[in-house]
Amino acid sequence: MSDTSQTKNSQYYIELEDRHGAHNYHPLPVVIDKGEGVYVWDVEGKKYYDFLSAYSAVNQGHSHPKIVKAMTDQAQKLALTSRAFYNSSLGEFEKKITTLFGFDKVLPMNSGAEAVETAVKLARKWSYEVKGIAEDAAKIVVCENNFHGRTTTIVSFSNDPDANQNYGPFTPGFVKIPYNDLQALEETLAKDAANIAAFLAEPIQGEAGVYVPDEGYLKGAAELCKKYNVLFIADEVQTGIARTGKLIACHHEGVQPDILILGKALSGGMYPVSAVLADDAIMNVIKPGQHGSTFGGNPLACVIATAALDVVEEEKLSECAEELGKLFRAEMEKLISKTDLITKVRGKGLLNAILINDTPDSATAWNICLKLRDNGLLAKPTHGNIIRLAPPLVITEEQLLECVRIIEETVVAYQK
Ligand code: IF1
Repeated sequence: MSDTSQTKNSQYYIELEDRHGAHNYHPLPVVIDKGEGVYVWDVEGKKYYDFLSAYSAVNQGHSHPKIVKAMTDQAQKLALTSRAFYNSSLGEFEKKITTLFGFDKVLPMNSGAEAVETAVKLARKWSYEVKGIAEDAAKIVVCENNFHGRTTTIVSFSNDPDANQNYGPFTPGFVKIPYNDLQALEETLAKDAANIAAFLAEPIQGEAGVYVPDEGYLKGAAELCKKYNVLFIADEVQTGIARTGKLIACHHEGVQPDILILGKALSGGMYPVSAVLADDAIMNVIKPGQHGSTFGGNPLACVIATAALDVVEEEKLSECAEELGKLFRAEMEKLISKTDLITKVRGKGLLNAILINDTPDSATAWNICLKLRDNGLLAKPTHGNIIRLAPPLVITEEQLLECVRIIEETVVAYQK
């Protein structure tokens, strides 16, 4: 049947993606056509609460009007110049983001992975040219069960076979230690600090299942890095931009990382914008022509990100995430007392997850997400039996409690 006569329903779009697109995802069977605030609508017009927020890229809510206006106005004026020339948006954005996050300089990129790669290069270059590590000998300490993106170098230090199987040969120079283990970090640094450039970690391990480290872990890690002259790199691509109840998750412990990586909600989900921030003593090791990107710091990205950060401040999204996150976890604790299907809730701010009482290879979490979808709430399991629950930070208390009710009704009604 020709496309023109075929009804363009969800099945049509699912089959189109299956036939013409690489099979590098296994999406929940729902076809989203529109988004506004905390809501998305499928092609049949069914409305859902979005409890994934594009993995915390849509903290400001879908198509936030202020960001959309900034984007459309700029798009009609100037989108891209390349960095071969100056432009009238980049400096203003650089001033805004460095002032807001408290660093001397920013290096703008596009995807989170590009920003992580940039941070790795920056730390290595600093370690050779400032710390004095012998060329090509620099090591970067990372945590087991990390997720920092999907480039060949980044997956080189993943321990998830789905992330790196048959993508070798891998980039050397990375040392894995257990997450949330200051003793392991100290032992590793004490043993070989002279050759260690940096410690790279997520303040909360998102993909691993929203693992919140013990209170004091981030502060302890930062202190150990200072003690051994090792850079502390915080990957806040997922935890940053108000998601955990502070502007960045490190601020819960008063930690200012040596290198800060941002992405996702830096643009409110409207455009790929990422950034690496550091002070002059680190950032100035990169000289003209030594790093860059065609789209990095383009006028459209800068204007969008500026508007996205304004929204975070004007709508007090950190405070919202902090307060509503506490309410959400308290409500989930009540639910846990009513069902044996959920064993735990964990998270910070509005980055939370529930643990389903079944094996990671069971389909229970997936099936519960299918029922949540039927009941008007979209979420997706991460690593088998863990369901991440992360709505846009613009959600109201009333909307959050309605979602709690949807989750409760779905879980209580669910039969394995
Ligand atoms: C996918 C996961 C989340 C990130 C952290 C860097 C990046 C990410 C802490 C890279 C990206 C995304 C990637 C996206 C799904 C999502 C994800 F499930 F893959 F692991 F959030 F947990 N650092 N995370 O979380 O940023 O290059 O993607 O812009 O690959 O499907 P990116």
